Amino acid sequence: MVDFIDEVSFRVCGGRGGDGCVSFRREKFVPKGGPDGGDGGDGGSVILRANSNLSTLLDLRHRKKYQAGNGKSGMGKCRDGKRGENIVILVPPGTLICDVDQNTLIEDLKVSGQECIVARGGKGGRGNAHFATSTCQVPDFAEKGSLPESRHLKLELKLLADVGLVGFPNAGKSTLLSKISSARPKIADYPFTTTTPHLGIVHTKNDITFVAADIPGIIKNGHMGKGLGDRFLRHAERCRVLVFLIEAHTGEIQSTYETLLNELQLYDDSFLVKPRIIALTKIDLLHDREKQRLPTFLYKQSCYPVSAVTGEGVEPLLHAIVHVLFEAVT
Ligand SMILES: Nc1nc2c(ncn2[C@@H]2O[C@H](COP(=O)(O)OP(=O)(O)O)[C@@H](O)[C@H]2O)c(=O)[nH]1
Ligand SMILES: [Mg+2]
Repeated sequence: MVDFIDEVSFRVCGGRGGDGCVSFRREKFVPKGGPDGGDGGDGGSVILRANSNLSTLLDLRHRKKYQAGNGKSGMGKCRDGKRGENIVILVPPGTLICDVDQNTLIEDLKVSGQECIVARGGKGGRGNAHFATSTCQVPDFAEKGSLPESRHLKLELKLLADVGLVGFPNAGKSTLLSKISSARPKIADYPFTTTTPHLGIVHTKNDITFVAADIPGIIKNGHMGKGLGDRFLRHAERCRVLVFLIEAHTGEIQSTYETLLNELQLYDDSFLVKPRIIALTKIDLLHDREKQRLPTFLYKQSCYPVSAVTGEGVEPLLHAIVHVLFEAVT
């Protein structure tokens, strides 16, 4: 089965190693004391770490390069230079890290907390204090810091949609998705059709991010389960919450809801145990009085009137989705 893919690419570069220092002790009455040049500090590394609080690569889209700190040079009196700062980039678990130039997989960060060093910093050079020997008591040289690793990375994440938007054609799924989501991850090829399910990343006002999928392909009268609907519904199967979209102005809200439930159940009983929310769509087409007559519950499920066109009701709907998602997690 084909998955949704979220993808970013950027360059990572470790810090240079600091140079070793050439220095000699200065003491009264001793014109040239022994060598006391300290070592350079190691350069910082760039590290990728999986973190289960993240679910997309979205936050990494805007930066093209990550550069760790350079090591500082060594100093006299055998003082070593400071290490360069590491950079830690957080990614969601399930992120594949690939080297673009070598076309290889570096690591698959599967579990939260797992780390991978993607660009090592250079080693600090040794100061001249290391190089005094019986034949060379006044070494006037030190090592240079070494060069860091640098790489062009591509990160790839297979996204699972948290929330599936289901409804018959024309219910307003695509329009609502484009209204609530800020980004559209690239979708892996669906070779068999020009109709693709869409995925959007939703950022709510209180900084919660979730992934919503528009699940097309549900058709009335038991057509589902064959061909397209079948493929798309497999996505819905993995969603944690389903939002049922039903046009509010048709006067057939309840029967449409029943038909939808029935269609889903024909495909798989497990849909009926998923938490669900009902959105009554296109309410901008209704007069105020008609809006007031909309049902607030259908079979004990709350209904949320929305208009993707005017934005009315969208915030309360998102709020409800987050609430149910959160309950669904714990
Ligand atoms: N007036 C109004 N029209 C809408 C709204 N949402 C969608 N539509 C229209 O309804 C039609 C079907 O919408 P679409 O999002 O493509 O439905 P989908 O088939 O469920 O994806 C399109 O012509 C949309 O412009 C809405 O909130 N208000
Ligand atoms: Mg659509």
